[in-house]
Amino acid sequence: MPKISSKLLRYIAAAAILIFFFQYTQVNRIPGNNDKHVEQLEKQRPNLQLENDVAEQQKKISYVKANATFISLARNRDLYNLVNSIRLIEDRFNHQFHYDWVFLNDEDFTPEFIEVTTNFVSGKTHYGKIPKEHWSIPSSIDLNKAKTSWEQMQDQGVLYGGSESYRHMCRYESGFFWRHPILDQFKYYWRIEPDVTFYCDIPYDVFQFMTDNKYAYGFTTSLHEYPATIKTLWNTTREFIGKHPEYLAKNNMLEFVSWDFGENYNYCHFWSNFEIGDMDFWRSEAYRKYFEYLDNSGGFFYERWGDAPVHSIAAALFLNKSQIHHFDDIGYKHMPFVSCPTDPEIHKKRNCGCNPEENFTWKRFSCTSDFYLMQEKPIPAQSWLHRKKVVGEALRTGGKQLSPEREKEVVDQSNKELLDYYRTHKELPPEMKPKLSGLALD
Ligand SMILES: Nc1nc2c(ncn2[C@@H]2O[C@H](COP(=O)(O)OP(=O)(O)O)[C@@H](O)[C@H]2O)c(=O)[nH]1
Ligand SMILES: [Mg+2]
Repeated sequence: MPKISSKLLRYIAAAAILIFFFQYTQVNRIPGNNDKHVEQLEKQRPNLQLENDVAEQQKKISYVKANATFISLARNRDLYNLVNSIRLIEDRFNHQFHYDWVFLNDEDFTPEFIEVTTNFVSGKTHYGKIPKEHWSIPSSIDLNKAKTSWEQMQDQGVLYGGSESYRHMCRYESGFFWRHPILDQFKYYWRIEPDVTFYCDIPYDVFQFMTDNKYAYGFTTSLHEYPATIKTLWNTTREFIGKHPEYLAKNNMLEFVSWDFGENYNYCHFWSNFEIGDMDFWRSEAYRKYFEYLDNSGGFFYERWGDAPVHSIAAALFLNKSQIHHFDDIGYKHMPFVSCPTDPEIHKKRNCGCNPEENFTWKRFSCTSDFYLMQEKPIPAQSWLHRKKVVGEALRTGGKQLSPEREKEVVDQSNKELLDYYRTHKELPPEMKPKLSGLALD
């Protein structure tokens, strides 16, 4: 017994030592190695960070931006109104892409203008002075005749009717901005004016989107022009087309600007205070010759031709309709019209801050429903064309609101009828060609 127990005791003692030793090494090994590992990681951290930065940088470098710039024509006194617009477009879009910005002025920009705008733009800024010959009355213009007309237009209460500088601005935006040497290096542009509002996030590169889809002209808002400002613009355009029918695009959008196969202008135009476009279109022979023809006729000074109808007529006639795009996802306001995304999904996802009820896009005085029909795209339910049918049926059936299902049926049917008519007759249905005098700003 004592022999066994002493042997057992030796075993127990040996086992205890072994267990202790094992425990000791285990306890010390795991945390020790962990600590070392953590230490190593700690040491590596700056490197890891660096690697992340490098990966991030490479991502940025390998992202190929489009060949594009923002453009603002502005006076020095427009500075802080323009800064409002810059801040919004930077916050909603450009902080992700850092596109350049070109500022143009008929006078020298002040150091303050340059310093403040440079501070707000996340891309490079460029400042250009407009050459005198692009901002002066050509010698061929009869000044007395022009001034008499300005006085008359002023007396008639035509907007900017008496202003010489507004006329220079319209002529410059029509025929010269894209000739400024600073712009030689760029293809696409986005025009931004003072005091405009951008309501929604724009999480994608719109310039790449223009390139990928081969769009030459993009707009948010369309409407009818004041007839008093462009009395002879359409006839001058007709003369030009008579001389140069070769410039008409095969699949053009004449129906967008004329309801009677080119006899008369319907005053529809894209509102050019917002434009995303391809300057190569303005640089094309067709547009240069068109502008030259218009300019020689004197209408920029004898009347008050706006760059919006000039650009729009050219886009409708010299581009194929597939090259023009409506940005329904860009919430935008230039007084007094709001363009607010129609699709509730987009409104929510893009954090749009505009009131959809204020959306001008589908109202009657807008021409965007016409544009959708010509593009053979379904016109959204909010369009005045569908609303009057929905409300009409509701009134006929006891004045109660239609169920969402029935409303959808009415809208689908309305779209089908409009499209059938357009495809069969190659013109807009009569309900979309109201007499201009009957149009109300609703
Ligand atoms: N440099 C310069 N820019 C001008 C002049 N008049 C207007 N602009 C700019 O041209 C654009 C259109 O002018 P704006 O006053 O907004 O006209 P509206 O939008 O038609 O009422 C804006 O970007 C203005 O800053 C001018 O005389 N000189
Ligand atoms: Mg403006």
